[in-house]
Amino acid sequence: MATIDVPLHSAKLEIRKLAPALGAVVESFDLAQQHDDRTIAAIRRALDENLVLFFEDQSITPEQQRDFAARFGALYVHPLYPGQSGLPEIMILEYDQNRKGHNNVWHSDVTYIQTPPQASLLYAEVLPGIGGDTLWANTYLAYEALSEPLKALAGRLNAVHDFSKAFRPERFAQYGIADRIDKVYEENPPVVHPVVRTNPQTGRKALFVNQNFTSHIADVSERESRALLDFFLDHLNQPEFQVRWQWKPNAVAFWDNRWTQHYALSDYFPHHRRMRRATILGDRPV
Ligand SMILES: O=C(O)CCC(=O)C(=O)O
Ligand SMILES: [Fe+2]
Repeated sequence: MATIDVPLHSAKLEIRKLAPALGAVVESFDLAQQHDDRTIAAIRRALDENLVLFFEDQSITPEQQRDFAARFGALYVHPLYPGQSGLPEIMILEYDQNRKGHNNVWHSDVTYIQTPPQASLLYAEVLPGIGGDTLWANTYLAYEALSEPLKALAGRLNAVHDFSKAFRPERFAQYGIADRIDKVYEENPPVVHPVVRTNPQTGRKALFVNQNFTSHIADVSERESRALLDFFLDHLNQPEFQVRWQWKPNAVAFWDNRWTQHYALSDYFPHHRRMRRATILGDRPV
């Protein structure tokens, strides 16, 4: 009997949606396996459709996490956060009684570079007994909820994204990087991105400013910039655009970093929470 339908079968995913806005669990999937190109393409499609995918019961090593993420593109090495020893592409986010979680600001990752990440893959190693959920928001929906005149205005604006807005030296004092901090600032000057970002494949548009890195709107007065940016950030922050994920140990979140923002609750201090992230570089926003 012929058994040539294996590649077809392997590209089928079992998806359970979590919220109308975005987010889905991929069931019975093992990230540690070697996956064929069709399966990787199916994950890519599921991510395009759901914007954040969750995988439970994974227990993957840092190497397996890096290898899976690298199937989607080149990986970013963060200049400030510590990396897994010997594996700089795996960034560690660890909080405990000595350091309170500080990712409780709506953002997409690394928008302070010309080609911000297309996606991030986050693995939960250690979690507090309660708390430490993460929220994601669909930024296509945020754009689409604007009135036509506001869409038109937003579409004409550019914004400055600035590494030094979010990353103050105090925040990284404990990471022992004092000797190279000046060089890191020099290597990460502010960049300009459009306020409305367009998906080149589909033409769909999304709001692309965030509270963490967007310092101001370009080519307008300071007063105008403040009012416009406050409006866009407040507009983005509506529960209808969101999904909230309650972590379990060994779970993974894989999010599209172009059409979403996220917020990691910092409600578990002084308990321990340790996550590992692989960050996949993307294209220049248009
Ligand atoms: O720890 C989390 O849940 C998310 C933190 C974060 O902002 C990130 O990993 O990019
Ligand atoms: Fe983040």
